[in-house]
Amino acid sequence: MIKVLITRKIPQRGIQLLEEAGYKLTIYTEKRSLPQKELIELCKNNDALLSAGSNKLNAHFFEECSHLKAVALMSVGYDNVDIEAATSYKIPVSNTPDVLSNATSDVAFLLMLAVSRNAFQMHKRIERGGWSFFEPTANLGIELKGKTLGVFGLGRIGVELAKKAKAAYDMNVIYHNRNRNTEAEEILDAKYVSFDQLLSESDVLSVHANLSNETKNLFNGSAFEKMKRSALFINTARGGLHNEADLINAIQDKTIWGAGLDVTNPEPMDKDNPLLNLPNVCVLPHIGSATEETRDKMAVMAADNLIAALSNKVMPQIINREVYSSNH
Ligand code: 8YV
Repeated sequence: MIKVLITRKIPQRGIQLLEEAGYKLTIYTEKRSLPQKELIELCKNNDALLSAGSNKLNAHFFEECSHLKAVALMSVGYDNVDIEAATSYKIPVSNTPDVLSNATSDVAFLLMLAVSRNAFQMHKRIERGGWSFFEPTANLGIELKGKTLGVFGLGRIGVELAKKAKAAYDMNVIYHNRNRNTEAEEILDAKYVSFDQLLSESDVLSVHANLSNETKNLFNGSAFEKMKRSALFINTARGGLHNEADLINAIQDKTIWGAGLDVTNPEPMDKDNPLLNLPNVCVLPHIGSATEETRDKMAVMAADNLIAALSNKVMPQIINREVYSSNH
């Protein structure tokens, strides 16, 4: 009987598919993250892995678990996985793209609105009994209508956000990518700009790129310096793309207006983090894909990929397609 390890309780539809396929499932349900040593031990008793969350699957992991027949990630991002190492052991790895683009772009949109009107700090103030009298010049936010949305990484999620921003607020879209996205340029009437132009021209700068050696820490003090003083910085991708200490300084010094983060580095964020007490800042606990509908689709997609691999078929959302080529 094929044995599958699942690193977290996932939506039932995913579990059901794997059970119907006849696999024996081990589901890690403890309320703490799974240390790599334990993960390796558990994998040793299993044939395949469904990894939900950011388990570190590095070269050491694949060296120890080279027997695995497949790894299905329940996430679109795979910065936590050494794909080259997996490929060297011919282990196919899949992710869950597209199905979470709507939900994640919703969170970017939510952060844009929340930060532009300082909604979360206002809520906290009422809780403290601070709603006292009306002041026409207090509590003023910034409007999004007709402003420029700069997207760093105009891929699936960035395009969804840009569509919403255009439809709701007639925002003008500019973007910077490694490669131009000409199809999106046409749909969105988006303008490709240099990284420096993206920084200097955006009213809202939203990050949707992968975390890699090239993008790590890219949004740092010198980047914030180049942004408008009225700009909003939004990150729903990975916390490692921005430098947190520099972001705190930039908001404290009013170098930029504010920030909305669904991702931090590290995660979870400490409750005493100074960002939580700054005006015009909203931090969410990495809930981009956290809707009933999307998590269901992610679980089903991850299960379908695993079933394909374990039936000697190509995983539909394969990341390292090279594992199937004969010269590998
Ligand atoms: C997940 C994500 O919630 O897909 C991603 O890359 O960041 C989120 O959708 C997270 O990775 C846990 O699986």
